[in-house]
Amino acid sequence: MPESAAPVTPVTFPPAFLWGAATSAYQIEGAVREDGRTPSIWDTFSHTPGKTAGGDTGDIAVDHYHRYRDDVALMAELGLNAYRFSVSWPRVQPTGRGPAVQRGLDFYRRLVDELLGAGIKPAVTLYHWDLPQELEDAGGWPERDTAYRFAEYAQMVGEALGDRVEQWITLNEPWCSAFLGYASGVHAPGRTDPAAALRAAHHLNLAHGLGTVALRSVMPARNSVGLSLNTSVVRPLSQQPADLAAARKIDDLSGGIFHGPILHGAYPESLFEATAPVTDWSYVRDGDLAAIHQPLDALGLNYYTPTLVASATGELPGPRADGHGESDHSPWPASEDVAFLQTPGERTEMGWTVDPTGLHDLIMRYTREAPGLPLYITENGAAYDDKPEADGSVHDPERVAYLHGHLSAVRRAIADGADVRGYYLWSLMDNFEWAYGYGKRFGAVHVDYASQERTPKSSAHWYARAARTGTLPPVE
Ligand code: IFM
Repeated sequence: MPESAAPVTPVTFPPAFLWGAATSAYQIEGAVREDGRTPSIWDTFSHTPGKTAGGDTGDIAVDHYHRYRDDVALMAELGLNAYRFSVSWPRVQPTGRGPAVQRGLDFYRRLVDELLGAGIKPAVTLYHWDLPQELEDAGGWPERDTAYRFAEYAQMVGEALGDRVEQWITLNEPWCSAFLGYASGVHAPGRTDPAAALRAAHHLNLAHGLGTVALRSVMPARNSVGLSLNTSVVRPLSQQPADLAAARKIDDLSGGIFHGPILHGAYPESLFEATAPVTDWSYVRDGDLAAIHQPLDALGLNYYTPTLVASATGELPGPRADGHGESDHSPWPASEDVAFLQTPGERTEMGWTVDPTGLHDLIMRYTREAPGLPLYITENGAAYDDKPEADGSVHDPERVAYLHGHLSAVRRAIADGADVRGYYLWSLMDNFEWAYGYGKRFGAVHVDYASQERTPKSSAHWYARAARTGTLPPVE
């Protein structure tokens, strides 16, 4: 039996493993007009009719800005030893230029102090999609200057929090920022221009590189800097050359386009060929690849479901499903020849197939891609239609099974030689799920949006036992 298929029982993790949960600023904070914060692209987008389900916005979200002390206390009660959150750029540097707003930074100082006081290790993400609107008005991520603005912002936050936060993530899922934001338009700022999306991807890479240098210039050397990628785990429908070529293209457009320059200092040649109908990449200037190719201390991997593709020219089985929202515009530039198929199996409320083997494959892929680099699962989780019982309790056995399956896959990868140091469940609590609004619940903690009452679901209790013992409890 290959080692990866062998059960590891009991499913016990290394003693220093981080048991965390993740959130992001716009999805939980609310308080969008307080203490000097100005609109981000998500404020503008969510307030534009028709862009989010039910017209939902992050104006109030789950009011974490005012309830952060209770939320940290809840995490401590659940026995979490790590928490990944993001800083809202327009809260600390409202127009994306100029001096920092101390009131904004003070919020994050207080949050970090509260976490440290509770024995919870903070991990800061600098950019989880909330670009200051003024920077979008000046051209947004397709514009090179945005990368320089990001480095300035990174330095400010590094100066403010670098003494007390060790783990830093420059960007969360730059694929979403570039391709959902600028190609399919289902995310802010809602543009539908594939060439702009590819330019955005390059400038996000540049922002990561410049931001990494800026952070390191002001922080203690012990701190760890990395980023979180959501490279698709691409599976071809068959081993026929056309299906393999389709898989290669989507792998380049979701993975190689980021990890190529970041880990290896070069974009894949096959990416240039595939995107030639859309862009000539002339915005990649001399020196950019070296600027992007900074040594990393860690890499974050976000995983939800695999992606099944085939050549669009043949006869295809089953329904099409690319899992990235409703739009007449594809997020995948120059990929009209690729068909996205529904992966067989049980699905979550997002329509995403549950397949923990994809997480194992992803971890092993990056173990090969970046030997020796510590890995973190910086997001993994599932949305289900969780409803409180008459007594107020919330039972989510599907999420317990999802977590058990995926954490077991992480453990198998560790047994197979991967250096995975921690896992951040997405998400700590129900929140604003972007274009889906509040309709999709990813939380281990249920939030009643009318009263803002928090109720740990059975998955939170299950995860708490795992965090306390370092061993996965059985799935009942
Ligand atoms: O809610 C998002 C998160 O903001 C980024 N990664 C995927 C999650 C679920 O869609």
